[in-house]
Amino acid sequence: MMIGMRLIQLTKIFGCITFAAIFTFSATSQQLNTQIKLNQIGFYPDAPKVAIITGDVNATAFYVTSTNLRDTFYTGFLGNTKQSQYSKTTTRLADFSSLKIPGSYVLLIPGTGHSYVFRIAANVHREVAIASMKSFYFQRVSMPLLPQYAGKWHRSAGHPDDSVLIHSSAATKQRPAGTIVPSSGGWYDAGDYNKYIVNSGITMGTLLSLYEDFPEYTKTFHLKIPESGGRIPDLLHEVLYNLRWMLTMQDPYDGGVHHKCTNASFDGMVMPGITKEPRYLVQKSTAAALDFAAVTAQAARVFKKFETSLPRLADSCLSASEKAWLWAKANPKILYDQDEMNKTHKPEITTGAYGDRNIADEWLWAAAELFVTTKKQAYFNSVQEQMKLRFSVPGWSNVAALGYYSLNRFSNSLPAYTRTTTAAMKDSIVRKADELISNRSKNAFDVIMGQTERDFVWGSNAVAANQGILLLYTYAATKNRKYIDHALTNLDYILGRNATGFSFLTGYGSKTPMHIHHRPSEADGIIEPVPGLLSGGPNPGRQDKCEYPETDTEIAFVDHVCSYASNEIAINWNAPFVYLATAVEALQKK
Ligand code: 9MR
Repeated sequence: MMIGMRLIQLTKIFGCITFAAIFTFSATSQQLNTQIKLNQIGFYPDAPKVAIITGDVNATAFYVTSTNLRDTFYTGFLGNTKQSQYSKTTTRLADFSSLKIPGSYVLLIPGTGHSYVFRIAANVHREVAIASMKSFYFQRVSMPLLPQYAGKWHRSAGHPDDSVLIHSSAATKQRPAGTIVPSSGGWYDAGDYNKYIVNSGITMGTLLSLYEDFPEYTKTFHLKIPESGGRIPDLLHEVLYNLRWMLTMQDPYDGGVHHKCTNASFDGMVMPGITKEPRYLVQKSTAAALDFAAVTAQAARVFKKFETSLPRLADSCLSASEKAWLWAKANPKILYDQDEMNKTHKPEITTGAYGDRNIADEWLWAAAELFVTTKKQAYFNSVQEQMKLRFSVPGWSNVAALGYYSLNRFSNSLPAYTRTTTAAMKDSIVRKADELISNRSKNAFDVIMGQTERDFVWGSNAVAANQGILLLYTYAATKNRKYIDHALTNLDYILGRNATGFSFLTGYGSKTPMHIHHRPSEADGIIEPVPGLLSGGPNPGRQDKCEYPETDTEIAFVDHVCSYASNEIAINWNAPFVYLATAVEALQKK
């Protein structure tokens, strides 16, 4: 402790950044202390850098030192104690933003201990961005994951889905119940082995938008997947794998889209393909048709640029999209209500429902994507019909924002009659971002995440990521870099600056989930979970009824395979993480 005191005096003389040698510290100081919560991956040299110390600490100063604790690079003072709104946790803030020298460091509090090692580096999130994108490959259905691509997580093909059954809820004259159709490929939705169109919708929209927003930067990502190489970027190869499956979900006779391809009930915690239960295409729904229409319309314009490598794909996508739209127009109110369906159809289906009850936002999104791709005014009129919707951060059942983002991305090349509407949309995006920012100072972790209790839903980490994306769209609209810095606070949140102290992306960070609710990770006999997957995060709803060590809102999380409500993974959670991490990387270069 004495030496700590001397150091404070020394550093005061030299100002904030010092290179003073720390000779020895007390035994406690040498220890890791998990009260220090920070982004366990690290920080950009020119961006803000904050750590949060939770609970009691008997100190006023902190140091950022070399990893062997010998050299001090920064000295600062801890902020005042704050009470978190979402748990009993108290916090103190340590800001070391002005330390800009690249390197590996720890944050040290004499008498308390030090943090995990973190880096300051120009491309500090590139690795997590690539890993989270690669995780979609690990979710692939119907093909073996070979060791040269999957490393130690290689596995056999899983569900072939080449002969799935039309469920009685989806029977038509042309395809009666029991008709065998192919529906291979795609990604497993989450920790379970089913494939759901609605959730594929927002996932694909987010990844295609990432490509459209950062085409040059995303091309530099090499995922080491079987298709790598050639003109098509790996991100799009991965998207294609799910797109081709989505196309099989459309009924060729009427253009409607089946809500999901599923087992009757969830498989056990086994490797994919071990069980041989029948798989079904269940009833069509308006939400599925519209999400499908949105994705295929966006895919049509993205893949048009790769016509030589993928002849006719773009045209097929657009035609599929318009057919799905027409089906939705003719069947505007077919909601997916699984309980109702199970009263009249067998076998009973008990897998995930994704039963959205309000589909005004799906109409807006589909119309927006179809309009951007085709420029047909009728689609624009449909967008305008839904403009009374309140703009909000997107989620699987709330996709209007994706339409706003796409219209804004192309606003300058759209016909003049769209200007008033796209300007109003831009205004909504900026106003929402400013509202998020205005609540940040109340937050004990000084992050955007945690606007209200309602942010901590099932899959709360995706709320954080989607808020971050909204802030990045606001940067694109305003060119004010403060929005990037605010977005970064949520990346920090997900990667460790949160009350649980977890870096929620598997395999990345020092304290990261080891027991995600993910069947392959549980069944493969490998200690480490499949890497690059985003755990759902705190969820006080605790619908899984597992034992949670803590139940307060922001710490209602348990790293146990039982916990599908807080520790599952899902494609619609990974996708916004991929967007956020990749986009902040791309934007650091500008
Ligand atoms: O993410 C979904 C969440 O918003 C719902 O509240 C929950 C219960 O219906 O379902 C979640 O989605 C799960 C899906 O139904 C099945 N695959 C796993 C998904 C993530 O847990």
